[in-house]
Amino acid sequence: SLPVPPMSIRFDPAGGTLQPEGPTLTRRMSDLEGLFRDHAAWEQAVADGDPVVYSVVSSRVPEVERELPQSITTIQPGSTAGELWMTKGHQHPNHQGEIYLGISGHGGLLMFNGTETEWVDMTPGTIGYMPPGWAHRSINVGDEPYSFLAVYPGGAGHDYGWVLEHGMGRRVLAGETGVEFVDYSAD
Ligand code: S6P
Ligand code: ZN
Repeated sequence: SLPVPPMSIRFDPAGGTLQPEGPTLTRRMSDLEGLFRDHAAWEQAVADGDPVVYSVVSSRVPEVERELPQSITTIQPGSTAGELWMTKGHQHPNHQGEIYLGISGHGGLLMFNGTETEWVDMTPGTIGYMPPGWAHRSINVGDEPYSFLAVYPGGAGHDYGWVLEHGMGRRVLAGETGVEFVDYSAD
């Protein structure tokens, strides 16, 4: 990837795009295999039109050592068998920190270091900090799309297998009066 010059990057909330734009990623329900507690409900959702769960638009800053890439993730509102729609979640293989900034909607940042879990409620203006070694997953807990900016070290990488193997400590469900948490050990 080519180095980029100093620049200004604009986010267009209506179109969900960055200018100048970089790579865009779309995650459908079928991309979230093995992550929802209720496997049959997940299969049914894939069969029922395989909805887009979230998308990630990135700037042109490359994911390489010493660079500082950014991206904006938008998670659609929804739940599958009561489990709120979420990102896959990952660990940074080289244990590097990261920040998120809430842009619109209402979400949460679930972090897990293999032993403890932490939850940061995310509204527009909230900065969530992920220390090195904490796997992270984002969840839409509201009824409109939830968007946040991520800024992370270019060499951080994404280990998705870690979350498949270790889980995220807790699951986030839509309860009668708000968000409810259950331990992965209850699966
Ligand atoms: C990258 C950063 C985010 C996520 C994005 C999608 O370090 O944490 O840009 O990649 O929110 O989540 P996931 O778990 O599918 O990569
Ligand atoms: Zn990350």
